[in-house]
Amino acid sequence: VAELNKTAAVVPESTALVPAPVDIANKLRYLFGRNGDYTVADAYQGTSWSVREKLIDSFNKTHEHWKKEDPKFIYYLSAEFLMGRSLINTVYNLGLEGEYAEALNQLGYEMEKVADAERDAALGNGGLGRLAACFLDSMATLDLPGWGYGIRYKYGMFKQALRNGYQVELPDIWLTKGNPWELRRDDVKFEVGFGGRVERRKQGSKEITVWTPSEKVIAQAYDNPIPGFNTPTTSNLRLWDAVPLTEFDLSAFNAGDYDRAMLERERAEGISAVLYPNDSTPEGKELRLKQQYFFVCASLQDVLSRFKAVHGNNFDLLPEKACFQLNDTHPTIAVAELMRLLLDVEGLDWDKVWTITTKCLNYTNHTVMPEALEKWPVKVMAKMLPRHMEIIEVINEGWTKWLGGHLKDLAPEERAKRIAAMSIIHENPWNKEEMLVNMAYLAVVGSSAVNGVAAIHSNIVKDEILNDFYQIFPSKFQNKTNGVTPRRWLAWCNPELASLITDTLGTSEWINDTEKLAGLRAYASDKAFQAKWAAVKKAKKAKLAELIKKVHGDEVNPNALFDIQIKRIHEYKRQYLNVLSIIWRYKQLKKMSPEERKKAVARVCVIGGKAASAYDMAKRIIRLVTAVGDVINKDPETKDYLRLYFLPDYNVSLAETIIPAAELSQHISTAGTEASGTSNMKFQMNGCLIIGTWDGANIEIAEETGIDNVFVFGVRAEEINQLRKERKNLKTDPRWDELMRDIEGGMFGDKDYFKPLVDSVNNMKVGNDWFLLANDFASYLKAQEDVDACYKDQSEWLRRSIMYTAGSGKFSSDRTIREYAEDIWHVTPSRPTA
Ligand code: B1H
Repeated sequence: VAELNKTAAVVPESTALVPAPVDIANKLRYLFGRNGDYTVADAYQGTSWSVREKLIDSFNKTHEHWKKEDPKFIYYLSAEFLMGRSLINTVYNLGLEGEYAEALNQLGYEMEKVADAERDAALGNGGLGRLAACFLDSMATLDLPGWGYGIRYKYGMFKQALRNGYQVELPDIWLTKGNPWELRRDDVKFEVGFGGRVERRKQGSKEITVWTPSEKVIAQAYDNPIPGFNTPTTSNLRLWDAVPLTEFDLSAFNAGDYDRAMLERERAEGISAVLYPNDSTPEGKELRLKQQYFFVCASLQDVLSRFKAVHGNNFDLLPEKACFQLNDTHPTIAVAELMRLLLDVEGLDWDKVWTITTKCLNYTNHTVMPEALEKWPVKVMAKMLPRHMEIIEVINEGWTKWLGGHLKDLAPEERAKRIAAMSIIHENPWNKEEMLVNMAYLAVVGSSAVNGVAAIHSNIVKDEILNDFYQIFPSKFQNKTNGVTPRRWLAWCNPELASLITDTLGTSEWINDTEKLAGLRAYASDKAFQAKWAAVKKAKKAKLAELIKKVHGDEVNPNALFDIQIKRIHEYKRQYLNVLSIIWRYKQLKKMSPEERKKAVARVCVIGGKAASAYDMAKRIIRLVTAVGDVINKDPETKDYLRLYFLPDYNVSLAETIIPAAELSQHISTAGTEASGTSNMKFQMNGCLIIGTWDGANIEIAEETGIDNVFVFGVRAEEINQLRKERKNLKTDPRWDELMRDIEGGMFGDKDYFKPLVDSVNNMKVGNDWFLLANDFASYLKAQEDVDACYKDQSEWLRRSIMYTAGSGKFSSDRTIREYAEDIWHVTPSRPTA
């Protein structure tokens, strides 16, 4: 054990002494080993390594404070954290933007260009991962003691490129140039085991259980400091990297074992190598379960070791000091792992451990898609995690027995049916030979609170997906409507709008208290204010136009309506419906005389999003977008009035450019399928009008914005089941039939490739239009006409735009996190002194 050198800590922090320009220049000099000739990418590195030190000063103070105070902590366990870039966010959250912009200017650089050299940290798929990132920002901003825990994937979300209009996937190599935003903790590592056998042994009068894994890896901690805004608090996201044991055990490295040791390394590193790119539908691969257990096991050991350092073995106190939020079912193995650690390692007895475990855990459901509810084959789990499988079996025995008692008044047959339906371990309905562990059921039984992510979604969770459980534990079920951080998604990505808001409200307090945005309502009809509002939007549209020019080489009309749909490509999100309406618009324009066309509202349509690599239908949808774009954008008759561009590699940074420029955004999922959506909130904050279905958070956004200000269309969630049954008898709209014939007939080429797309919604023998595009088609076109009419009245359009931002107060993740803190976590703020 190295002796601590306590004297170093009394030296003043260097960041307080060295002015930013000198510090950046020094960083450049010593990072790159030359004086001058730095690229913009170098300047990014130099700046970041300088900012990093200020961040770490704040991190250190916060954690010294929390160590002293020992408050209750919330641990947000998530397989995904979609952080995006850090430089701008860190500089702004720490209040250093003036200092660093000025320093860079002195050195001959521009902050915006330098920031643009940063690669996104894309350790997430989409909304679920980005929500986790917004939550960390809010937790720090609200001074809530809390950390995120996840995986440090070597390769994050793949990069998407287009080749001849088709998606191709490229690896996301994001760590090669080093990551200034992380801190490797060489003193924080834990063993994680897999496989092997479980035995009972006598220990005195007691029988103990010993799990001897056949395979072990080390989880190495990396800390990613998370700065709050307008507070001295900087919290932490701790990510685990998987490394082989042999690196720490050189004696195993004898000559004869060299190649085996290298294979070991690959096997270990494989665990944290790559993020599964399947938004919504989990991959049932063994490696995925390994990833889940890997980070949960390391995180729980880490929390328990800190707890024990302060409270010894007083584990009754654990629920008062630690609370875990399971971000979807992905970390649900935590139920069994916390049980195992307290039972087998700490030697507590079952009942006590069960009480502690259920008090500490809470579960958020994010999806209603039945295929997305994770179920692991008992066979797979028993082989990889034999002790956990045993524990889950015992939990399930206790649970079903308890249920039997609870349901004693039911007729025996009915009771047996109900118990079977709620058993954590059940048959695979598609393969009676196979038994499955239902992770959502395990999460519900093992948690204190279960929540959905928007009002309608939480009701669907209660009334449908987990209705049996809701009937048994009504008070466990809650709603926590999602939110997004107003820092990244308004103040930092749209500084022009932010200053207009601040000037108008006479304060910038809205950045911490978004309810204050309601003050903008008073200006919604004010012509002078509308003109300023419009000027900001115009400037942001010009930036997006520049980007389109860069990617596609085309100039677009800056006065056209910018109509955007950006999100993962999925049938339920219905990008296809959007394309159909664009084709319809194109055909109408073609029929018009040049004079008539001049009266039409010009539109620039942008679609962006990644398709999971194995999601065939989604890839065909992307190709349809690019194929339709190829025809429309070249047509000399219509190209002044309609464009369609697919923007490749949609990610957090691209969203930060697109969203402020959007005038209309599309959130058109089949009612009852999108749990919440969060980009809808980001668009709303930036004064972008919404065309959308009565689904997810759209509903609450419409309520806050004024329902008449939103272009709502389509059937309601309650009707869906019935309409699905009747879909084959639906008399489709003649315009729909025409479009189907057009695509099938090769109007956009690639006939054969598009055939399955047409069949999926139009041939009831092949596809069955599960997401009811045909049912919503006519009302969607009508809503689009309403959009055009409204856009022609610019003053009305601007009034609505202002009403969106004014109504977005509820959708700050600060509000969401406050609700979690009060209703579920019971954690309170603890702020270090500045
Ligand atoms: C959401 C996911 C998801 N729901 C499985 N479920 C994944 C499921 O890789 N996997 O296995 C990845 C992601 N993601 C999204 O969560 C919902 O679709 C959105 O509606 C919601 O806004 C978001 C945040 O709550």
